[in-house]
Amino acid sequence: MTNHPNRTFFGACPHDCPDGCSMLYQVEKGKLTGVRGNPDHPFTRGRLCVKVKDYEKHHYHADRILYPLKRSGAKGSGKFEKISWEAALNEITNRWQEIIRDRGAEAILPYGYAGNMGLLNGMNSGDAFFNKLGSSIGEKTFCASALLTAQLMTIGPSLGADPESFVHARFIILWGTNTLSTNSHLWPFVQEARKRGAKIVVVDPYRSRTAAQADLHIALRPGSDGALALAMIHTLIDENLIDADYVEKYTLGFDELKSSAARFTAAQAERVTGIPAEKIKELAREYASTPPAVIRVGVGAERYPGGGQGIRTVDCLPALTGAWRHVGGGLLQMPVFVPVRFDLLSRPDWVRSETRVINLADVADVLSDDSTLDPPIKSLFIWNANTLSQAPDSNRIEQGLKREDLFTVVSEYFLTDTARYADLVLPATMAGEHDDIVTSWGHFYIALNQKAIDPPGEAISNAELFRRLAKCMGFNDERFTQNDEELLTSSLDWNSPMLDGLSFDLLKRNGFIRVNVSSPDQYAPHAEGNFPTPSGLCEFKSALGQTGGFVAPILRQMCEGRQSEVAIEQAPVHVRNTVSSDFPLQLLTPKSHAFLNSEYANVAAKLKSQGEQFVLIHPDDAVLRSIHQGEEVLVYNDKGEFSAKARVTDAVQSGVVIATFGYWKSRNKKQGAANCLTSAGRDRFAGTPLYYNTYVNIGKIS
Ligand SMILES: Nc1nc2c(c(=O)[nH]1)N[C@H]1C(S)=C(S)[C@@H](COP(=O)(O)OP(=O)(O)OC[C@H]3O[C@@H](n4cnc5c(=O)[nH]c(N)nc54)[C@H](O)[C@@H]3O)O[C@H]1N2
Ligand SMILES: Nc1nc2c(c(=O)[nH]1)N[C@H]1C(S)=C(S)[C@@H](COP(=O)(O)OP(=O)(O)OC[C@H]3O[C@@H](n4cnc5c(=O)[nH]c(N)nc54)[C@H](O)[C@@H]3O)O[C@H]1N2
Ligand SMILES: [Mo]
Repeated sequence: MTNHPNRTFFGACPHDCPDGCSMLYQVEKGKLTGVRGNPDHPFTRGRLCVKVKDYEKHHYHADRILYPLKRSGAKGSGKFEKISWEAALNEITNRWQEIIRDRGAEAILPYGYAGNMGLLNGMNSGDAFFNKLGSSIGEKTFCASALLTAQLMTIGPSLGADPESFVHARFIILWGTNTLSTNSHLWPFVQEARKRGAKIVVVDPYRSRTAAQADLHIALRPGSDGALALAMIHTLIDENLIDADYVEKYTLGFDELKSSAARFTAAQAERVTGIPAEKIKELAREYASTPPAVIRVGVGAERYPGGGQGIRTVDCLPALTGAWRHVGGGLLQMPVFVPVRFDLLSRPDWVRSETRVINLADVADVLSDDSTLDPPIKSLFIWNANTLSQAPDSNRIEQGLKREDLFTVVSEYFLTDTARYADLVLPATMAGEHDDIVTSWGHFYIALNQKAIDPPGEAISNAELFRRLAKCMGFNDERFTQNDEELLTSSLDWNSPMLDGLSFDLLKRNGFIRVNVSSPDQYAPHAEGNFPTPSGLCEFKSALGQTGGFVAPILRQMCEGRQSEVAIEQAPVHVRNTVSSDFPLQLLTPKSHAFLNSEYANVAAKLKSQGEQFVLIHPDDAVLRSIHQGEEVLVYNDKGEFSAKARVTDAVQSGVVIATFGYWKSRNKKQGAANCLTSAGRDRFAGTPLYYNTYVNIGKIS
């Protein structure tokens, strides 16, 4: 037992969220008595969101898993008995050794995701171990893979615009992002810009919380962003609104973009987007003539066939108008390019070139009885992820998880829908109980998270989990004997120019550091080009192939060898599935305000603030089905169903329904949730799951 005196520790919110808040843990007599926002942090400024404002309570939640558990009933029954760590690790070792002997290590599939964003405990925490083991590689394209790929192809691994510079902007487009719910610490900067005269535009098929606050809401048809952006480009060129000098000096492929846009007028875009042609033209004119203009793009637009192409088209806009010239202008998408030592943390050099890669979004197919995989998956190891809530086609995944020959291990805080199907459940630590460093995908700071209290029961961190597993499997490499302190100090490349003048000591003293780029009042990274692309230019036409993965360096590494020349400049015109008359409504399932993906959906206070599962439906669609305000309805298609409270509202366009995601299916009256209705298809562009390419109907509950 460490005996911590009463004191304050630095915290870093571990959640998969662009805001990456710096926090302060208050500890009294070894107990976490308060979690506050760190007022010194320039981006998050001491405010915590609805999810973590009482984070200390979460640490002491009565339902937390405190000990290793072994299944004692049928899979999914939720019946478990407590066992020792030694017994749990023995069982894993024995089962895996047997599987490796009979079927090879590739019969084991690691399923980790971004439930934790720390460098020690996050998405990459299992890489080194599983690379050493030689298991299949779990490719991760659930989130932002199209966003990231589009950005890489167009402007390269640049941080893009600084969110703190938004105060200088006079025209802000929040494109496919519900800022007030999902990136709420950006909002004060947007508000400040507005006070100084900026116009705020939101591009979103429905009137989200954020769209409701905008000066202009462009309520386009789902998945039609590429058409909107291409028509804007058409207008910019046609009306001579481009910055010809910037285009000439700092871009590649203007002629190709021009000929692509020439074929696509605002009138044509009106038919695809539902936005009147004149409004599209006005948007283009205002965008070009109101500098500094900045675009913040979220993941909303990527969940469709052609979605990645659409985002790439959006990404061309700032170079065309020369928006990059200004502080507070340009594009903010995925500022993830901080110098992490993935080479040490993930050990991509241990991956064998022939090792099988399985995209985790295909998990429904992969686990099914008729899977043709050779070897078939015999063991699934899940951490930082709630597969049954988050991956598409969850009813089929559930069938797979019931397979008696599948050995499933889940490391978790709570008995989630997924953990209920585990053979073994392992208790994990929360952020106040372990050390870590957290980088952000929404701003330019890196934050330290200090262990403030001892973990409850026998919970261990992911870093410790993989150390223990490595020991059991007989791996003696230094990577597996390093303690957290050693991992912390070596996890960033302090020699990188981006961290010049900064140090781990400074991080320890301050709780956070800003990467070494100029101040938000001066930062205009591409005022004179300097794009980190192969050509050094903003690439309207990109020679880069389509990369498959998101953030995971092994994947990047793996995919580097497989890049092919891909024509990316084709017109990204909206593709719509043939709508069947049985399921005429398109279902969008964005994030819930008071949950973090599926986290907190089991916590009474958050459920109260979020409200039960609802579905937004347009009055015309409701009348057709005799559905009334507040009525409990069934949302269904041929894949599954869930029950939801109908909210009849013109916030959503006719033909589209919205049900936010994250609710646990086990708590739904019809035992369903958003992903019971989605299909396991992925786009060619970056392997993005087509979550919103989902068609449903809504009916009365019988
Ligand atoms: N409160 C809260 N915050 C979160 C999360 C959470 O679960 N809850 N999750 C975190 C994670 S993992 C992520 S990735 C981020 C995501 O944050 P965002 O990027 O904001 O993503 P979403 O909320 O999924 O969707 C954003 C908006 O896109 C809209 N949209 C849907 N289809 C389209 C389209 O075709 N075009 C356009 N232009 N818009 C469309 C949706 O209606 C929605 O309002 O949020 C993070 N922050
Ligand atoms: N229909 C639909 N599906 C979606 C989305 C959508 O908008 N609509 N969004 C997609 C997106 S953007 C994302 S990012 C994914 C999110 O998918 P996931 O990353 O799977 O997100 P969560 O559902 O929050 O599950 C994370 C789990 O990790 C656990 N966890 C957190 N920290 C730790 C830790 O330190 N150790 C261990 N062992 N466990 C931990 C949490 O308790 C939680 O159960 O979902 C995707 N799925
Ligand atoms: Mo995400």
